[in-house]
Amino acid sequence: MAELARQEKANELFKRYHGNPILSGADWPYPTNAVFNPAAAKLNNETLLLVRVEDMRGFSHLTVARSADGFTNWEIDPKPTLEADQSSREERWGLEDPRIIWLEEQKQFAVTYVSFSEGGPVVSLAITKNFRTFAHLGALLPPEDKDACMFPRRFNGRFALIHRPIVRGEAHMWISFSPDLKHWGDHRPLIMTRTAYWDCHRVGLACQPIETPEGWMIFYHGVRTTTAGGIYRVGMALLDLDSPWKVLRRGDEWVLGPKAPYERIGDVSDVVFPSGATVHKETDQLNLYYGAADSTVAVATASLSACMDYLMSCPGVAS
Ligand code: BMA
Repeated sequence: MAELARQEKANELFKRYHGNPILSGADWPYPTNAVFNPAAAKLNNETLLLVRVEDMRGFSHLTVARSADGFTNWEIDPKPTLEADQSSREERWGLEDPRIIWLEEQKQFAVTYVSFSEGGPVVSLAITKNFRTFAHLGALLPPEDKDACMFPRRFNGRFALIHRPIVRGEAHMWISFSPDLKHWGDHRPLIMTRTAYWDCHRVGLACQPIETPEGWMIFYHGVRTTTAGGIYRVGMALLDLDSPWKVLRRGDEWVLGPKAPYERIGDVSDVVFPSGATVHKETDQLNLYYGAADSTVAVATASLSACMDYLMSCPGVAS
């Protein structure tokens, strides 16, 4: 019975915005195939999304969209904000799936994204104050790697990065550390796929880690491969505040999965892929921004305290 009560809680956490999808290719000031998988940040009292835009060659770049309320009246940069340097081996075939965090000690944003390099997908890092000019720090770890985000502060003097390398064909989430944003090591598995569950084939970080007094609230995507393709859903976990390599809790069930028509039908069916969130502590609200079916951008909202209440009812994880 406790299991069923928790599943009901999980099912009720998120509410889709009635105006979804909030952004689609038709809104763009220049030709696109699809706009999806956005990173999110708050800047100058606005919500800023860094949206993955796929062009008509099938290559992606990143473009900023800004809105005062985070739901409507998006102002989209008239041209790509962050484009691949196609002459480089790192960014040969485009940039995908960004995540953003505010690096407090540098008073700058750290943007991690997937560069499609000659050796496969790699995680690259760029630093910016304003989303107009970027300092490029290059690829962080060897391919194949995706779904990466830094934490906003250091742990025992080291920066930390969650990412999703492919190791022996397996797709688990790892955490790595760096003293200088350049050299990364002390790699540790963090959240693994689970046999027979909805997240049995792949897992990867969704939006940026969210700091709470109880620990880092983590959203991640999990994939089950079926005869009709993969189903991308979203689950939750809680990491220790000072030792984020320790998983304290992990939900058994997903909290958001493809249900609405725009999540079920698109270039890739049955995909809900969050990559950004904004936290509004004053109203206890979390806005979770996600790519829907690799075609459009949608948003779902949740109460932060209900999310924590759900996490606290989830099984503890022995580390
Ligand atoms: C993943 C990533 C995402 C994409 C998802 C579903 O591997 O490449 O960019 O949204 O697949 O197609």
